[in-house]
Amino acid sequence: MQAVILAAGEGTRMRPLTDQRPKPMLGVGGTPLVEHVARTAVSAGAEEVIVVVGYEGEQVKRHLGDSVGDAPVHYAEQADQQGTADAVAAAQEHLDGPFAVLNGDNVYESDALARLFESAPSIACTRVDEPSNYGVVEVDGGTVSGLLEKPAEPPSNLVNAGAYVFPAAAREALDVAESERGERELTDVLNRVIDDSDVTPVVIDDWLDVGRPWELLAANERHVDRQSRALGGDVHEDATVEGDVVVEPDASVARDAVVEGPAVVESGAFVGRGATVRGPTLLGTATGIGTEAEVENSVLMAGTSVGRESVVRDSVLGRNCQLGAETTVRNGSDDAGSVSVTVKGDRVSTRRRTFGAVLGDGVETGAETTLEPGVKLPTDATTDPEVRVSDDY
Ligand code: TTP
Repeated sequence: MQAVILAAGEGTRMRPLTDQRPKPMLGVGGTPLVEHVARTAVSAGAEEVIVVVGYEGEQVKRHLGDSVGDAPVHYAEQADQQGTADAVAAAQEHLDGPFAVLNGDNVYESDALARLFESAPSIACTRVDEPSNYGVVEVDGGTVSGLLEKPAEPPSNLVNAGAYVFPAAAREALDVAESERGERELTDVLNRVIDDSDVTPVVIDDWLDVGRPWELLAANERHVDRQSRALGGDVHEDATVEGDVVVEPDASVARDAVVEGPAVVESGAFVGRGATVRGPTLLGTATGIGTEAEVENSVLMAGTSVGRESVVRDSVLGRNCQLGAETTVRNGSDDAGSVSVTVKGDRVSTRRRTFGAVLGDGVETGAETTLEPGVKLPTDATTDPEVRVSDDY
């Protein structure tokens, strides 16, 4: 089985985290999403991987190289991101049989993909409470009879999880017309395929689509939650480390610090004296938590430091940010009981009761800055000391 991984998109809903890297290069547990997808596909039985790259594609190529496990990796370029069918069409010359298509920004379980591959031709679906917001899979007699985009009266609560195995003949069906939203979509290819083939719906659980910043936090929460305690670094004898905490070699936890798992403290990271880290939290490579600072339920990408006595909760901080002393990221909810974030100009509910801030790479806050819940700061933004930031910059 060949697996095509779609990794060409611009990831606009994930900005500012995708200002300098493609979304599939964002880390879950320190490993880029696209590598998770490729490894999962190979462990589920894929013998060859074709990655479709576009936006900042060189980073994906450099990272994955020419093999994953025993499987060779090839690349196809999608110059204009005109949709998922267009992305697979870019990979067409590499395809020579039935092929799987997976999103480079989704988190799949290996056994789920193995079931998908074994049931080919197939589509992964998942059950949701409000299917009318999704692509709904219509099933008749055990096979897929149609895919309906956001139907007012959904025929089932099974929705498209964006992973498929297409029969070889689908290569001739990729040239679909533009959809209403102006993209050439794989769902239209599937609607053609079901006329000639029996496509099996394969229900998968534990699948995550990582399209927006709080979904990156959720994917990391789950990853960190699954780690077992392993203290490899330098943990001071007067520090308290409770629960499933990973302290990698070359990481250190100073005197009087408290780390409550689940948490991962990656290589070169430093938890300062008297600081508190509560899980699920990922402290990336060479991050630093200042004296008596508090970090809870957050992702800190490599090289980011949090100044002394700062408080950071429910947040995603890009690479090489520096939070000045006593920076406070507030994480309360609004009247509706959840925190909203502006995504491409619209206010979108995170459906989380608590959510903090999203910082692009290289953000620097002045001492005593306060960031209100749901605020995003763009790449390289700076704040003056003692300001309160309640809207996106
Ligand atoms: P999306 O998440 O819908 O698109 P995107 O990654 O560009 O993000 P955004 O909407 O925030 O701008 O895409 C689903 C998957 O398909 C994702 O893995 C990227 C990939 N993709 C391509 O490879 N080429 C394309 O033309 C499109 C639209 C998506």
